[in-house]
Order: sequence, then C-alpha cells, then structure tokens
Amino acid sequence: MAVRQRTEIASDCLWRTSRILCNGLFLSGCHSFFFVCFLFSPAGLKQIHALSIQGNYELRIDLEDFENSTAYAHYGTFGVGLFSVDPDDDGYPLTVGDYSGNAGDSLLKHNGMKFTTKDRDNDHSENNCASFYHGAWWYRNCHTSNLNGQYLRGQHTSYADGIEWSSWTGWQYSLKFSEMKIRPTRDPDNK
Ligand SMILES: [Ca+2]
Repeated sequence: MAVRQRTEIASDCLWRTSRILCNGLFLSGCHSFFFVCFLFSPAGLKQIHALSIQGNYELRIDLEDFENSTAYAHYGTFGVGLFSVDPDDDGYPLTVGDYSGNAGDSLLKHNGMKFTTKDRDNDHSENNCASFYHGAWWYRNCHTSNLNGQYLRGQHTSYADGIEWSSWTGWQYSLKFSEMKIRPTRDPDNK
C-alpha cells in the first residue's frame, strides 16, 4: 500500500499549523515507497524517527515545474534523529547522504540540521528561517531547499519563500509538485 500526498496539500496544511497530523496515516512495516506529509508535524517526525531507526532507509524526492519538466533526487541514506537520545528535544536532526539524481543535491547543506517551525526555532540564523521563508524545514542559515514553502506557482518576485529546490530551479521558482518518499534500503545480499 502506498500513500501519496502532494505538495499543494502538504504545504497548505503545514503552513496553517505545524502541529497537525496531515493525514493521520502511518504505515509501520510498509515496504513500498510512500510519501510522508505527516513528517512535517511533530507527531509525524516522531513517527518517522521511530521508523527510520528500525533499519536503513532511503529517500526519493520527485519534483515537477510548470513546464511539466521533472527531476529527482535520491538519497541512499536517510533518517531523522538517528543519533538522538531524545529526538523531540533534539529537534529531529536530518541525516541524508549518498545523493544521486538529476535535480542536484539541495539537501546536502541541511544534513545534520534540526527541524525548525515557526514556533520552534532550531536553525542557525538570528531570525527564524521558518517564519522568514514561510515553511518548515531542516533549516541551517537558512536553506538551499524549501519544499514546505508557499505554493507560489512558478516564478515569483519574493525570495526563497516558495517551494524551492535551488540546484534545479533557483530561489525564485516555486515548483508545481514535490513528493518525498522513503522506504527501507534493499538488503544488498538479497536482491
Ligand atoms: Ca534562529
């Protein structure tokens, strides 16, 4: 069973509140790629943490612009709070690595960062990156990607506050579609 949730929905529910569980679904033991809208709430992050410490997980991000061009980024390593004694208190730091794809690696600089929301500032900026860029993300100071940003429909004059993946479309192009999916990494001895 696969669960998919599109950026339009994820971004909207996230922006309204970072504390709601977007779709209430959590599929323990699911071995298909599935997207995690609910990742971007504390309850969702807690669940993703619980999942990602069970084994090795990989992440795939699919993107589409308004000219119907698509790109993807794949990370062979993914987890949140993998090394945290108390992941909630620790801010669910992101672990990503082993990039491949054609969208460019716009998560590299977010590796190791904690999740910041408007009401929980864990970033390295003197401001709150989530408030400043209208999203919620593993902000550093602040971002090279902002997939929970505003749905601004392509080119926009404001800076970096849309659904951005900078290595593909820069900081002033809000993507039509984005999707994040995780699944357990296949056992290399059991292909
Ligand atoms: Ca800050």
